[in-house]
This record gives sequence, structure tokens and C-alpha cells, in this order.
Amino acid sequence: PSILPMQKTLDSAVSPSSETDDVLLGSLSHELRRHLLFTLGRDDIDSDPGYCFRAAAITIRDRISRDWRRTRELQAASDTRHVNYLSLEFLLGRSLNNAIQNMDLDEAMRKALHRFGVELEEVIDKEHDAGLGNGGLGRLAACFLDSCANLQLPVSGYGIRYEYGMFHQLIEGGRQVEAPDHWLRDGNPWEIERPEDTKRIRLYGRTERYVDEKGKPHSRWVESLDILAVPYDMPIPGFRNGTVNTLRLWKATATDAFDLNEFNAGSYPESVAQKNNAEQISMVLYPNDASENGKELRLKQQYFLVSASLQDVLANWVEQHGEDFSGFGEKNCFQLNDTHPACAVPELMRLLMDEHELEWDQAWEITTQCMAYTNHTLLPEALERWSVSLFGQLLPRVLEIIFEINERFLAEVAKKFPNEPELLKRVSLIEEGHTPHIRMAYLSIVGSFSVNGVAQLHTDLLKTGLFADFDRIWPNKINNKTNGVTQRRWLSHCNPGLRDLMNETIGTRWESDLEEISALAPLAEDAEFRSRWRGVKNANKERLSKYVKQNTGVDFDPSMLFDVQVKRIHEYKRQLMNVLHVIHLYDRILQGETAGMVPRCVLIGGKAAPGYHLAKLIVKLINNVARVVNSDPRARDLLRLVFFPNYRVSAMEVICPGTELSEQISTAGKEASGTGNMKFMMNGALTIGTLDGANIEIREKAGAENFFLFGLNAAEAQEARKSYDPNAIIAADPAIARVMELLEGGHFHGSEPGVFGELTSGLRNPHDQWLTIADLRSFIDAQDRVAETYQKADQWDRMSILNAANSGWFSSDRTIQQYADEIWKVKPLTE
Ligand code: T68
Repeated sequence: PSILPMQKTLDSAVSPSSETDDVLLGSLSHELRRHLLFTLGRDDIDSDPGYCFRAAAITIRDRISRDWRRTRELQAASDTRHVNYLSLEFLLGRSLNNAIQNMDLDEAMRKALHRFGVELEEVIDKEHDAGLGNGGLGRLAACFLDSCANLQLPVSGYGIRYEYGMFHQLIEGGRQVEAPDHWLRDGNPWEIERPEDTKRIRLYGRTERYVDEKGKPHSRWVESLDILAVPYDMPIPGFRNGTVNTLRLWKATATDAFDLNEFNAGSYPESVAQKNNAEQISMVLYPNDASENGKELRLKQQYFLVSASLQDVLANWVEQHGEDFSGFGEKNCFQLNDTHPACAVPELMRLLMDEHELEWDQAWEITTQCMAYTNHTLLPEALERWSVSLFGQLLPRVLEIIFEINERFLAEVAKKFPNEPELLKRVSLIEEGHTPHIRMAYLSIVGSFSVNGVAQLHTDLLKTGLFADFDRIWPNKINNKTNGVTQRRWLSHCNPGLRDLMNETIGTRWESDLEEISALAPLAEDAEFRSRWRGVKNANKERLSKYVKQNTGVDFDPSMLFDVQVKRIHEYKRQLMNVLHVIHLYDRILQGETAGMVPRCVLIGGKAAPGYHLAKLIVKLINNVARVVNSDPRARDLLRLVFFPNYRVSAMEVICPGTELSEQISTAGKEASGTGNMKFMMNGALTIGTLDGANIEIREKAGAENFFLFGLNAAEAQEARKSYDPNAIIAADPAIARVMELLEGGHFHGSEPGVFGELTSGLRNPHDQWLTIADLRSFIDAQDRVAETYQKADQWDRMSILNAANSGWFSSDRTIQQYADEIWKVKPLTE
């Protein structure tokens, strides 16, 4: 009882409930000064923006912490279901601006910082991106956390506190070079370490059989090497609603920094090295976005995250309910972000049976009541499989449990579908062969009550293709949840010009309910509004053009069309086709065939996985073509190309608002959903795209007349592969033939003859999966329609407004509402 008055004092010190503007400004300034002087130990109040960033972040964190504690207490006291989003990646980017906006402290913080002689934007710019993800999957997790807090849902994120995030991309001689991203170098002002919740993780060792007092046989994990998982919590503030959810990130450490025995035996260095070994587990994010690599360290990371997080949730449960787990499955849900945390299925079984003495059947009922799995890809090379022998060495007890899950599952299938031995082979969790492998997707399906795809086409293809057998076994398990993005970061914060224009014309409700944005639609016919809309776009193009100049030295002229493709570099995303189009335009300029051409600036950005040779070669080609085109005075007024280095969340925040044409040109059937496509749409860019992933839904919502469609659809692409003859297509189309001639004739090879041979022979290969040449003519024609439309400025702006006006469906608030209603069955938690 004695701490209550104390807490009250604390609360009012941190955030007086109804501060007037002056009082607020006064206390923010005071808090900034205090943190500069005392927390950061500056001798003088100086205006170094780096220190101002840290002082501002701590000031905001202090103000968040009261709501944070209240949200924790509310969730602990409530009897409703709690959701845990398990993900190896959370691509948060920067947090300061997001927190300031969500706390509604924008104006006050701007003024307070003025008193220290710095601009808010300058300070915001000092924050290092938290790049704890590769791309779409990791950024989706971050958007989802934002939406859960906006909707006041009881959802926690669990991830890994990587010491090094996504690598920093440098370009040297046109080629990608990777440098480590030590994002924690200056400390992370947002995190709170919670050593009291440390968990012990077992690795290696072996299992042994034993018989308990009642004569029952069991298996147990012995002689394991243990490491510790220490949690660091990051606040996830809701939008002006008092809710602050938690993202808990685990760091790996050794059980004892110094092993006394070894120390005494004179192996001091070995005992210190032990610590290093343990800390390796959370050292670095794997930079592959679309292929599994089978490395043991990656499996350790996956198990480390899963075991620590499950133990955490179980410990909280035991604290409240003791060892009675009868309600556990109903009150908890684990959403698995792809198969990366799939070990959660056998690990929850292990913890319930080995640590909490439940029987198999009860443990299985609980597990399958609370696990749900999201699939993000159909690409076979991205489907995770772990070699049974590697898995068994690292996680012997977990492997035993997987074998038993498989036995029982196959017996159930055999009963339901007698006389179908081929079916049993196909759905087995173990892929037999020279080296047997565990199929992690199948393990996830068998252990979950829900399996979802991330766009309608993707889900349909899962049901009829990859997971067809499972759709037959459990007809209602596979469902669709089309992705979305948060309009707070991806419209409101990154595009303040458009935000202000919208707030003035349609009100502010769209910030927490994006369906309201449809009120823009009638304004597409209003000439004055269109001109203000155009004014905002032009200002954003100016900002982007400065940013491009700073980062590449190239001049982007804001009077030209800004044509952008930013995303991971992958053959299926077809950055190569984009370059072929640029070469085609360049060739037309050289031939003097410029009628109907519109001056354009093409920007391409993205990282290639360090081991993905062809993707890296595509980066090199983009840079080489850029050098030739940008230095040719004949092309200057009509065409510019840049490769934007080190593409990341904070770069997208500048690129997206300044983009006019969004390139979403993947081979149909290959891009599960896409989310960049949605960010561009919200910001009024028009899309040129194939019928792939969420593009289909974007086109439906925007209206076919407001979308530049080209290329084969998924079914046609599958059919075309049977008799694909790219060389015949090239020979029959003079413009395409000239593009290939320039490429193959060495026009872009610089001082490295033949350097692009693998790319050109890939294009000409009848087995080219990505069908680039098949779609190129249709792409060029669609680009001509783009140019034609762009010349009718009014028409373009109308289409731009209609795209934004119809983007309501693509808010992650809508996506999360569907997860909450249809999978999680959770409701908002408010006071
Ligand atoms: C992306 N997947 C999909 N994977 O490609 C994209 N993979 O279509 C979709 O919109 C997005 O997920 C969100 O659903 C990825 O980003 C990875 O990053 C990844 C990382 C590690 C291993 C495999």
C-alpha cells in the first residue's frame, strides 16, 4: 500500500493530465535540459542534434512509460485472450517521430527544440534505423504492432535483439558491398532491460528414458549446454489512445560470464570465449529474404526466440493460475510469422510435458488451440527444411517430439483416407531421401488451428497447389488475410504536406480509420483541389530530388516523371525488366524516335542477399546503365536513372511521397502480396503492375481505369512455361532485339567485357522461370500508356487522387481487425 501515493506522484511528475500549451512547452524544455545535463552528462546545453535526439527520445519515453505500465496492468488483470506475435524480424525503422505523433506532441516538441536551437527534422534524422528485418515480412510485423496498439488489442511482439541489423549497402565500382550495421553503437534509448525475466535455453546434449515414481516411462533432455535469454522491452504506443503495447526482444548471453572451474584450471581465455559463443546467437540478422540457408546458427536463433518466448508466457501463466493449464489454450494465442518460429509447436509440447507434467493428449489439445501460422511465400527455395541429423544434434528432445507428432498425424490421415499411401508420403513432416529433412511448413500446418496467406491470389494458390493435400484434410484451416500497412507512418508521418491538405478537406478521422479516406473521391473532379494536390506532390518531388542528389550526386529534375522501384533485389521481382525498359527508352533517344516520350527519372533501390550472385549482377547492371545514360548529353532532357544505395525504412519515408509511378512488375504467381505497392497507392502514385499478389486487389479497389496493367496472369504464365521461346520473341520484335543488341554488344559493360553474360543468357533461356522477355512487349506498351496519360496532367492528378481515395482497404488496421475477429478472437481492452 505504501507505494501507491508514491506512484501517484510519479505519474503526475511524468505527465500532468491536462497541460496547457505553455505548461507543456515549459515542461518539455525542462525535461530536455535535465536529460542533456544529467542523463547524458553534457557540460553545456549545446545544440548538437545527436545529443538532442537522445534527450528527446528519453523525454518521450518517460512520457510513454506511464501509459505503458497502465497497459501492462490492464492486460495482466484482464481475463481475455492474449496474442503473442512471434517473428524473427521486426523492421521498425525509426521510432522518435512515430512516438511524438502518436503522443500528439509534434508542435510542442518542435518549439521546445527551437529553444535549443535545433529543428525537429534534424533531430529525427539522427536516429539510426532499427533494421531488424529483411523486407516485407519484417516490415509487416512492425505495421501489425502499430495497428494492434491503435486498436487497443492485447498483443505482444516477441523477437531477437540483433546486435547487427540488416547490412549497410555500399556501392563500389557499381557493385554492392556489405558493411555491418552496428545500430546499437550509441545505445538504444527506447529499450528497457528486464534481467529479472531472464530465461534459460537448452542446446545439444542427448535424451534418456526414465521411469517415474508411478512406473510411467518418460524421456528427458540431459547434458545440454545452456545459455541465457535476457529480455529488452520496446514500447509500442497506440495513436493517442493511452495504449502502449510491448515488443520484447531477447539477447543471448552465457550462463556464467566466468566458469570458475575452468578459470581455476587455468583456462581463463577459454572460459571467456564461452561467453562469446553464447552471444553469437543474437549477434546478426540473416540477410536472406527468399532462400533458406540451412545454417546451424540460424536454427539456434529460431529455437532461442521460441523457447524464451514460450517460457515467458508460461511463467506469467503459472504466476496467475499455478500449474492448472486447463484454460491456457483458450487464453493464449501464438501467431507464427512464417515458419521461422515453427519450433514453437514441438517446444510448447515439450515445456508442457517435460516441465509441467502434462500428458501428451492434453498438451496437444492446448498447442493446437493456440498456434496459428502465416505463410509468406510460394517459392520452393524459400520453404524451410532442416536436416534431421543437424536438428537432432542441436535439439534432441524437440526432434523426438516432432517424430511423435508425425506418427500420430499420419495415423490420423490413414484412418480418414484409407488406401492412399501416396498421400501419407506427400504430407509426412519428414521428407525421406538420402538426407531426410523436416518440412517446417507442414509442421506449422499440423500444429496450428489457422493457416493464412497474405493476399487473395496467394491464398488461392496455397489451397490449390502447395498445401492442397492439407486443404483436403482440414477444409477450413487455410484462410486469407490480405496484408496492409499503417497509414500513420506511411501517410501521416512521411507525408505531412498531404496529411495537412487532407485534414483540412476531409477531417482527421482517417488517421485511425482509413476507410474515411474515401471522402477524397469526389474531390478528384475539383480543379482547385487537384491543383493543391499537385502542389503537395511537387513539393515532395523537390524533397526527393534533394535526397537523391545527396545520396547519389545525380540531378533528378522535379518537372520529369518520377518512376520508382524499391524492394529487395530478386529475379522474380524483375528489376531486370525495368532496366530493359530504360535501355529501350535510351535506344529510342539515340534513334531520334522520341515522339510521345515523356521526360522521366527512374529510381531503383534495394539490397541483394550477399550470396545471391545474379541479384548482385543486376545491381551492377543498373549502375552501369545509369552511368552511360546520365553522362550522355543526348539523353539529359529525357531520361535519368539512379540506383539508390542502402534502401531502408527511413529512405522509403522520403521516396514514397515523391513517387508518381510505382513499379510492381513481378512474374504473376510469385509475389505473395507486396506491401510497398500499398504505401505508394496511399501517397497518390499510380501503379504499373502485373496481376500478382495484392496488385489484383489494388486494381479492383482503384478501378481498372486507374491502373496500368500488363503481362501474363498467373495461369497464363504457368501455361506459357510449357513452350516458352524467348529467342523467337526477340527476333520478331525489332525494339526488343535492339535492346538485346545494346546489352550483348557491350554498350554497358564498361571495362569488363562479358560481365553481364549470365543475365543475357538467362533472358534467352527457354527455362527462364521469370518470363521476362514474355512480358516485355506488354510492359513497354503499358509504359507508353503511362507517358500518354502523364501528358494529360489533369487526368493524371484525377487518377492519383482516386488511388489514394480507394486505399482504405490497405490499412493494416483493417488486416489486424480481421486477424482479431477471425483468428485470434480478441476484443479491444480499454479502461
Ligand atoms: C514477403 N516475404 C513477401 N520474406 O515476399 C511479400 N523470407 O510478397 C509479402 O508482401 C511480405 O512478405 C509480407 O507478407 C519476405 O519478406 C522475407 O523477408 C524472408 C526472410 C527470411 C527468410 C525468408
